[in-house]
Amino acid sequence: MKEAEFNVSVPDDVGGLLQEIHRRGGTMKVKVAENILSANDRVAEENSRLLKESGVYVINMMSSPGAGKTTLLEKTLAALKDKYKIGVIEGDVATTADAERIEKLGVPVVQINTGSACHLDGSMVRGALEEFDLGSLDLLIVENVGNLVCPAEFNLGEDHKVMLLSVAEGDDKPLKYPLMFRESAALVINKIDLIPYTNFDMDKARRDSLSINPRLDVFPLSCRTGEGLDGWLGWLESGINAR
Ligand SMILES: Nc1nc2c(ncn2[C@@H]2O[C@H](COP(=O)(O)OP(=O)(O)OP(=O)(O)O)[C@@H](O)[C@H]2O)c(=O)[nH]1
Ligand SMILES: [Mg+2]
Repeated sequence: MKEAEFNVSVPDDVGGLLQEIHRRGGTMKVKVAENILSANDRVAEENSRLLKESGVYVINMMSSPGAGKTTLLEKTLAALKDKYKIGVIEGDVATTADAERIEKLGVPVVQINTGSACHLDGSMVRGALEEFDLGSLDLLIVENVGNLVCPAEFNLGEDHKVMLLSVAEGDDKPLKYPLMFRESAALVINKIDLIPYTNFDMDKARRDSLSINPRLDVFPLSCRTGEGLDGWLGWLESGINAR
């Protein structure tokens, strides 16, 4: 965590936990954490303004490591890249492996390596945006770092957050990790081809997700077989066309 450069006080109504942190002298850490988030929101708003002026529709794709973000990107690009001008930002702790997968499809891609950070933030994306001719793009897809918690806390300036849950992760994840489900506009439930080998209960996953966020659009699909991909592609195209 960075040193305190800001000075915003913790609200009085933060409850017993923060009072206890305060009593133990941990107040500054809480203040700094709050300020990192609000400083990020300011950069995200600038990104959002720039992207809206450029007329590009932007989604921020999030999930646990390995849920299938890059594979869904590959399928999505294969289906839409001749119809729309698309750019991709890849976020990973290390390597350019995912960017290399996207590059093979002839789509402009920028890789961000976060080093130790478990999420992308507004400033990282701001730097990557400078590498694109934004005015020529219809759609920009940001693949966030694989992590089911932190990416949902950081706005990037996107129009919509989209999350993936793969059936191998278990149907208990919506209730255990509610923030990402709450923040997202669409939920892709990937790897449905593996359902026969798991105890994943689709009805429960859908019900619990919607209990957290009734506005979620839910798309069960398999990147492997292609089943269900059309619903997802239709949702994405309506976002592009609305912009
Ligand atoms: N059976 C099955 N496997 C899939 C499906 N989609 C992706 N996979 C596999 O899941 C593994 C991880 O996929 P990726 O697309 O690399 O996952 P990711 O979310 O981008 O992973 P990180 O970038 O590391 O967070 C790969 O071996 C994919 O082939 C699917 O629908 N069914
Ligand atoms: Mg990936």
